[in-house]
Order: sequence, then C-alpha cells, then structure tokens
Amino acid sequence: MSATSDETVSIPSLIPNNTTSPHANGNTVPTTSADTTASFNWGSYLKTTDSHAAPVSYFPHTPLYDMWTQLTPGMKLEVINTDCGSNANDIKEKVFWFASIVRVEGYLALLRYEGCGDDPSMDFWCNLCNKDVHCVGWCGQNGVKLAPPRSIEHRQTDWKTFLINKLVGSKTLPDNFRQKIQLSLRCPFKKNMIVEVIDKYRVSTMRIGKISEVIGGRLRINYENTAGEHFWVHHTSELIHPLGWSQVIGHELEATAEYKNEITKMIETDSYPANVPTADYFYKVEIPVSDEEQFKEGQKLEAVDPLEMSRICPATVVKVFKDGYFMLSIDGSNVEDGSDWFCYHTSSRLIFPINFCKLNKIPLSPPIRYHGEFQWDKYLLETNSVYAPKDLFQIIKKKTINLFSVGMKIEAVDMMAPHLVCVATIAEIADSLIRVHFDGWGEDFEQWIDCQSPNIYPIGWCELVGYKLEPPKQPEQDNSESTKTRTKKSNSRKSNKRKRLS
Ligand code: MLZ
Repeated sequence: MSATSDETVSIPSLIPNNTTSPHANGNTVPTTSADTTASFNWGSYLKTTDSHAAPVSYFPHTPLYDMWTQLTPGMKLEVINTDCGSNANDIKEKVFWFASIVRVEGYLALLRYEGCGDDPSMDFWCNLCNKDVHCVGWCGQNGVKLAPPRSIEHRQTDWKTFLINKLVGSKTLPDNFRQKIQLSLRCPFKKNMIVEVIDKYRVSTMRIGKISEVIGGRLRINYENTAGEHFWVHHTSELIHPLGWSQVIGHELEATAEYKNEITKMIETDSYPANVPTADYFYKVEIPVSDEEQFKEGQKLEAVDPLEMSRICPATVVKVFKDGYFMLSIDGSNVEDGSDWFCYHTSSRLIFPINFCKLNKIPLSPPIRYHGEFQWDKYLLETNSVYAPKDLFQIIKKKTINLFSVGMKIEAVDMMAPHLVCVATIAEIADSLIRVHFDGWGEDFEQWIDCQSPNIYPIGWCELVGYKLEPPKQPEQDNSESTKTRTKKSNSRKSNKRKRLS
C-alpha cells in the first residue's frame, strides 16, 4: 500500500528496498517528456511574463477538474530523476526520486527533489498528468529504482532516515490518479461516426460530416462530399447535432437527396446504424415548454458576433425553429442572402438581453454604417422593433459564477480557426463572459467567450491530450509576408467585410 485512504504517506512501503545510490554511468542528462515534446515551455513563459494560470477546477469539461484542488504545495510525489546518469527514455533504466510540489499552475507543477531543502536551483516544471509522475510508494510496488539526484547525493549520509522524516504523514497523489486520468479522457464519440455539423463556409447551413479524429474530447469532422475539408469542435459544442436534427427542427441542411431520404427513414423507424450517434451523445439543452418561453421573429437582443467574436452587437431573431432554436442576424450585416445567419438556442450563452453591455460597462458595437450615438430606446424606435424580454434568456435565469481573473493564462481555441489551440490570457471579465486575448496577436483577434465554454483549457491541457499548442506570436514575425496579409485581414475584421471561419 502506498498511501492511506486519506492519501497521506504511511510507513510500511515508504522506502522500498530498491532505493540505491545513483550510478554515474552516462553523460546524457535525460529530459522529462514535457521538455521533449514541446518547444514552447509554459514554465519559462509564466516566469518571463510574471503570470499565473487559471486553476484546473475552473474548467468542468476537463480531466480531473473536480479533484485538482487537492493537489497543493507540499504534496509529495515520485518523479523521474533527470540527474542520475541513466537514460530517461529507456524504461528499464528509468530512475525516480521523491519530489514536493512547490507551485501548481493549471496541469503543471513546479517540483523540487527531496533533499534540495530551500534551494530552488534544481526546481523544474512538470505536467502532473505526465506518465512519469506517481504517488509515493509507486516505485516500491513496481520495482522501479529510486535514487537521489547526483548533485545532491552528498547532502545526506542517511537518506532512509531523512526520507522517513520528510515523507511520513505528508500528502501524496491518490492511488488511482492515473486511472482517473484515463477515465476522464474517454469520449463517447468515435472515429467514423456521422453527425450534422455547421457549414464553416456558410454558417446558416448544416452539413453531414464524418468524425476523422478524436483528441481530448475535440472532434475533427470531415465534410461529406468535400474531400479534405474539415472542422474541429468540442463534442459538447452547439455546432454539432445528431442526424435528423435539421429536419426535425426546421434548419437548412445541405445534403444529397439520397442522404436526406435515408435520414427520414431512420427517424421514422427510430433505428440508427452503429456509426450514427443518437441524441443522448450530444449536449442536452433545456427545451422551452410553452410558446411564451420562445424567442419571436423580429425581437432584438445583444449577441457576440459569431464571425467576429471581439464584438458584441445588436442582433435580430430572423427565424424561429422548434424546441427553442432560432436564427439570429447581426444588425448591419451586408450579406444579403442570409448566409451569415447563425443558429442559437434559448440556452445559448453568447446572447444577452438589450443593455447587457451597458450594464457590464463593455462596448456594444453599433451596426456597421450606423450614424450617431447608439441608444437602444432610440434604435428600437428607428427600426420599429421590439426587444426580446429578459426572461427568455436561460443564461439570465441561472446565474453563473465566473471565477476567472484578468491576467490568468489559459489554452484557448481560436474560434475563427478552431483547429488552433493557442496560448492566451484573460483580458477582461464581464458577467459570465471572458475576453480572451491570444498572446502576441492584436486586439482584433480577441474573442468574447463564455466562462463555461468547452473551448478554453487549463495550461498543460494540450500536452496532456497530445494536441499541438500554438505558442505566442513572436514580434519579429511582424515584417513577414504572412503577417502583412493577416494584418490586412485583421483590419477587415473591423470593416463590414465579415470574417469567415477557417
Ligand atoms: N489564418 C488565420 C490565423 C490566425 C491565428 C490566430 N490565432 C490567435 C488568420 O490570419 O486569421
């Protein structure tokens, strides 16, 4: 037994018989897997930017969020010893040593080997979900060698007694930590499953897509009949639905007649092939029970512009579907065919009653080409329209606790290029919203995102799930050809030329 049920270290298995002195038999200093896989290093970045990360417990959709507050400074672990002369990549030769947590930032922790005392010179950052991090007692149970780092080996003559004093009664990781990580990484969606997905080139339309990859609960969906075109979404996203959803709701669906017939048959017979996930796989919304709880055509509200998420704009309900779904048009859009209308639900978290921005002291972007100071009363008169009553918005009815603070570092999906998960900072808080700034990128790239969004992650998440993290954009790239184009594009985000999902 490595730990008692309250996860403190107990005596019997504390010092395994395989605790040895290190062998100075090699010159290579092994690195942790965190160092070998990522060129961007969160640890040094937090230091140079003098910043902190948002805690894992703020992200309910991420692995171990409900137990992360238990991982605190002082907790003891067994980790790979990178100063022992062995080759860390060779499993048979791996040597471990005890370490304490000095500081926790997202999934990462600053660790200090036992025996270093107050000396921080050997401190190192490590992803706590890394496969070479274990609870105290693990090495003993698994016959893995424990040896103090060479540089501090001389500091003690009796390591056994030293360790007993240091480790007994201290907290360690729960026994089943690794299993919990594995369990929390499970996703009900599998490769080759077929779903309905928003058309990124024409957001008012849904299409059929086939899942081609699943990483950390995010799905890469390949559009049917368009070779190579894909779209990344989180599996709880509002942008994917079960086959048949468009037909039942009344949403536009771009698919062959053959597909549509097959879908109709499936709905009628209520029988779905194994690769067609049913409604219970998807994020469940609360369906309004009466007509009074539904939005009505023509009602105005405030919405984060889905194609330019740095702006919150006046918007209009242009079409009402079943079950609380409706289409919204951003006021002032010059896209005449309605191809930029976007489907929302009464439970959507990026729509707000009028004057939400004013109340929260954040800018509301008036419709493009609107002259004069924007005032809702005046605007409603000018447009001869009505506002959507407050109690239609589920987000207003259920108060959200937004725990984030300005300056916290996170990993965030660039919603305009959702295949990219980027180094980002919380730039502003407004009620349930957070303004996400992408490090190194201009203000036009910022995005208002809901604090419960499944598109934001604790730092170290990409490494944990094996997804590429986009590092901050370097200032020296400013003169490059590609940035010039982007700057142009970025300026166009403020014009009436709408940004497209890519
Ligand atoms: N091609 C895209 C990439 C921008 C990525 C920024 N991510 C924070 C563009 O220029 O819009």
